[in-house]
Amino acid sequence: MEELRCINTLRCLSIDMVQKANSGHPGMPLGMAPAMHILYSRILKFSSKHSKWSSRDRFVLSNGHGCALLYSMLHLAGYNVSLDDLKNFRQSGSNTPGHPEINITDGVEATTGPLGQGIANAVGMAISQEHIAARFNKPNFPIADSKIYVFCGDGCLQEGISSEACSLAGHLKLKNLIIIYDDNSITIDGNTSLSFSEDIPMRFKSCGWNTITVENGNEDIDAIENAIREAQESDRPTIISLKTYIGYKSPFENTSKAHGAPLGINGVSATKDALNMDSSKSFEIPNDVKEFYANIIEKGNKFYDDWEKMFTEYSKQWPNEAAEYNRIFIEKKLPNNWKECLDQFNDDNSNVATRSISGKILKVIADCVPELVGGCADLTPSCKTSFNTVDFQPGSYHGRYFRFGIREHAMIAICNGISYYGGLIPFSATFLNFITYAWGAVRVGALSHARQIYIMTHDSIALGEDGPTHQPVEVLPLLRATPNLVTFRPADVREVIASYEFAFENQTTPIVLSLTRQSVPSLVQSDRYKALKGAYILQQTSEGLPDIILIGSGSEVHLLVETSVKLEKKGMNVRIVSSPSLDVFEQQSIEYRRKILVPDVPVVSVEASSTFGWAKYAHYNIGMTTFGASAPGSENMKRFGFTSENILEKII
Ligand SMILES: Cc1ncc(C[n+]2csc(CCOP(=O)(O)OP(=O)(O)O)c2C)c(N)n1
Ligand SMILES: [Mg+2]
Repeated sequence: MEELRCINTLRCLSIDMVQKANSGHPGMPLGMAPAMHILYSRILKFSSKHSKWSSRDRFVLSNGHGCALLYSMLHLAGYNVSLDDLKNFRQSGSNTPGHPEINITDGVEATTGPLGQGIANAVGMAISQEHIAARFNKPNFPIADSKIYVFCGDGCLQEGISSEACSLAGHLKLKNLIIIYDDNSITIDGNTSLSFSEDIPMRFKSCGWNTITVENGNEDIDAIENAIREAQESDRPTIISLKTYIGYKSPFENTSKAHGAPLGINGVSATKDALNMDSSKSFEIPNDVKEFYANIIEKGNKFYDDWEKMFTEYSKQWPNEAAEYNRIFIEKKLPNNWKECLDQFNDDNSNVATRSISGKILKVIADCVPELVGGCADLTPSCKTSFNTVDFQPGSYHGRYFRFGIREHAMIAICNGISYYGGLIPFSATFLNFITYAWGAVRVGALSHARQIYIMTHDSIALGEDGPTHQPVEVLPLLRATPNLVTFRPADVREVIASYEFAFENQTTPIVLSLTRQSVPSLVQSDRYKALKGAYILQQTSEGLPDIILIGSGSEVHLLVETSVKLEKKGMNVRIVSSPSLDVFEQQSIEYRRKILVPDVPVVSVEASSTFGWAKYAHYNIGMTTFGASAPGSENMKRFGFTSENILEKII
């Protein structure tokens, strides 16, 4: 039977890859090859020739360790993944890395491997799908009608993020989301009975999901297809529990030994024999299998051609909508007037919290950038993230505001998924301290170049009474240490505007806005344009080489100004450098950086956060070396040394 040979080819390619790399995971591919084959050959709407086609179905491999199977499938399905690429699995510079990375491999839709992330990404994609459909679909023109398919394993469902994400997906009735769960009862330590006793269908039912079980996922391909077809008709998200054997037909079948180590030369050939495949050959793709998939590839390209025809018609009848769709998905350009909206923002000089300024700017930008969507983990009034729209809820999928609930990890991974899907610009919000609750998603988003704007408020001990449980101390250094993640900690209104400008113009870097709970004075000499350099000279008491440079960010910059007045009285020439973003400052030329922080001039840094990392810029660092405390914010600032008197004392 031809299809069985297709499935077994996927199995053999996968175990050959792992064997050649001498590393990787053969177990999952052996069990899930039938589901993968059925998905790509009978279900998925894709065109490998146009792999970024906006209306394609999305497939997310949440159990990313099984990626040998995905890469084999992508090769057979005509993506830009060659047989040589399969042979280079996990090797330096290859496009077939050890776990899937969206920006490396054609056809990979999400960076996965940290278990559970993919499920939450897929929830984000399903949200995007519904939102785009609500905005752009017209009678007879289902411009956006894709479905989101996910493979996950026991590990993904054990991870808390899957509970957060699936709880929200059920609430939102995301009917286009279909999870195929590799229900093999095995993880690395052994049988799932060691630590996992819950009834998965019951858990999902209680969250409002449709559940289906397929008893023989190893062999019963029609049952797999029927389950997916049934799921497609559901008015709710679906999880299909697919009973499989990890390491099917290998010497380690149904044991954890099959999970994550090569089968060995003998194991590979025994498996191929058991599958009735030619064990004398490696990386073999029989001709009938090639032909079978050639037809599938053709069918896929036709999906795209049909959609293109429909879109051409749509463009005639709905020219404005079509132009808008093209703008956000193809041109990826902000509306022409978006900068004007930002320019119109009234940068008055009052004493105000940077979170409040952020809230006002967000409202202004949201009005002219309709692809901006986002929400907050149940802190909307505190983070000031509401804007002129309705909530995204069942029945109002055109709404642009998400009520994520208190689910930080899912929130950020969902926004990564929205970013992967394309077309929309997602933001997420909570207190800065709670970004580390979601750290798994933050770092994978940075790695994946997934655009996301983090609106993180209450950014220091100055938040006050809520105490050290809520006061970030170590978070800024962590953010700054993370590659491809840019943090802005603006000092006043002009710097907040600069932060937003940077965030919206940057398509491939997630941006964290670190904002104050408390009011801060507007700085007379702050500069929106200079702030875009990351750090700049805010002021200097007189011409020439300064005697001392004071550098700081956010709510501490005004303290530097106060200190400078006192130092000037003592006859010192003081330069103040405001550094809203050390990450962006790092990107400037060495000449610029030396112009700002002149070598051989003493530099003192002041920031109400851990001093970790500041030694790179300053000779003496004033910051936090302990956790904060529960007390009014202004008292905390005094107690921990953030006053001009203390700074002065330290300097002199
Ligand atoms: C967040 C996270 N923790 C731990 C791991 C390491 N890890 C990779 S696979 C795995 C076991 C997964 O079990 P399951 O999902 O059932 O996969 P199967 O063995 O069935 O293929 C673990 C612990 C990981 N990849 N991500
Ligand atoms: Mg398992």
